[in-house]
Amino acid sequence: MIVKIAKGALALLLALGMAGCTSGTSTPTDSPIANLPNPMVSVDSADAFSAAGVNIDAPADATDVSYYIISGTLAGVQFTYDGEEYTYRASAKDSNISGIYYELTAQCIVMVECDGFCVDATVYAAEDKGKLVEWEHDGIHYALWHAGDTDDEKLTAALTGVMARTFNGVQSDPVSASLDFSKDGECEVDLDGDGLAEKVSIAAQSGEQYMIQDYCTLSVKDASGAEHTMNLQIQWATIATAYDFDADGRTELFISGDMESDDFVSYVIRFDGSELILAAPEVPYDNSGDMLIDVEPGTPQTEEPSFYGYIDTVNDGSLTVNQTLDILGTRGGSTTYLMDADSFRFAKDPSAPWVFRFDTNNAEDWEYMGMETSAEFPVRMDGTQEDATLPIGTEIAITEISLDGEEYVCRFVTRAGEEGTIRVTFVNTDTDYGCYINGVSEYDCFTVLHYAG
Ligand SMILES: [Ca+2]
Ligand SMILES: [Ca+2]
Repeated sequence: MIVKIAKGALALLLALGMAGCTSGTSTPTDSPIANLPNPMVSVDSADAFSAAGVNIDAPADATDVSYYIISGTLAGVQFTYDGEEYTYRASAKDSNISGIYYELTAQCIVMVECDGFCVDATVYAAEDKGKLVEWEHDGIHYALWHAGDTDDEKLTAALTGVMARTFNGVQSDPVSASLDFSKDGECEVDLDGDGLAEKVSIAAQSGEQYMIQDYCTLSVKDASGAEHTMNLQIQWATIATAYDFDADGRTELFISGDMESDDFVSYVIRFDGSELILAAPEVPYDNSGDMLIDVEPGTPQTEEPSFYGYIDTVNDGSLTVNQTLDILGTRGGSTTYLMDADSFRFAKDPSAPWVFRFDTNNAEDWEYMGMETSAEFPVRMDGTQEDATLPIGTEIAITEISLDGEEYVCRFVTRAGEEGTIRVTFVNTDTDYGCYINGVSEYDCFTVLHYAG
């Protein structure tokens, strides 16, 4: 995904000079753009754009629509839609076409589903006010600009409205997605909602000189140049995204990484304009077992994660989190996390299971994740109301685990394709550790259990 960063200095809006043009006339000579080498020519309709190799138009029910072409290659449309004015441009030749030179900060990606393909449009907020949406498809660049304040719903309606004139099958309910900066390690985004961009970066640090694990430093430089940092217990970031998760105008940072050898943790962080705020841990950190040890002077302090596992996707109102579960063997599964209604803390949705990727038709999946029963124990087959047993030597695979009170309910599929559940109790005391099925140790129920580490 292309992530654009701020485009630099102040600027002027080329397109806005066109508001007074009447169709069929050429560039007004009293406009400040007249001395630029690119002649802006008004045209009668969108039909004239075919010469430029683009096919754009205003939304079907737009009003005050006017058309122009710059330099024979840049097509432009001015229109009013739902009471708001927009400038819309496209070019098959150039990529930098918006004519907007305000400081821009990327806010989110809007994914618009069309017939057989998806268009990812990046929404930028301009300093002061104004929104720019840019996207590219089949080598053609598009830019939609609104100069004033507008709500996201109106902007999205205008966006899908113009896309519907170019692409077939445009869905009117696009999904807004987070801004991924894990690849570049940096982005510019307005974290605290004051209209000014913060420079966000994440960098891996060696802990060698302090005899500690490698870690990452998150740095946020605000508009005044003040830098705020936080050290995270990850060796590198597998995901680093910025997204206004709760749509309150302030952007949250979602960062996951490997603490040590496949031990993933996640951080959710906000910036309130003066300091970085870390989401409270899902499970309160227990430091009772910590030993006081002498550390090298100046050893960086690292923060405890917000929760364990890594964020796979940041959705609207929920997170898809991958976690490793040690129940009847070690498996990586995905589950759903939600933000607390009344505090800045993320926790597993108690009603969401951990779902494991398993293809019953794939022999390799059976080889690595299949288990064979070595005893008869109670199971509940789907569609039945009473416990049953599986014949000893039945091959099963666990596809899903959910919590029911203190018990883990493990969904399984047999090699023959039959499905059911096994109820498992997990014991973790000073004298005992492991899973029990109906009081019998898991090791007496299966021939082999695959536990990692
Ligand atoms: Ca800001
Ligand atoms: Ca927010």
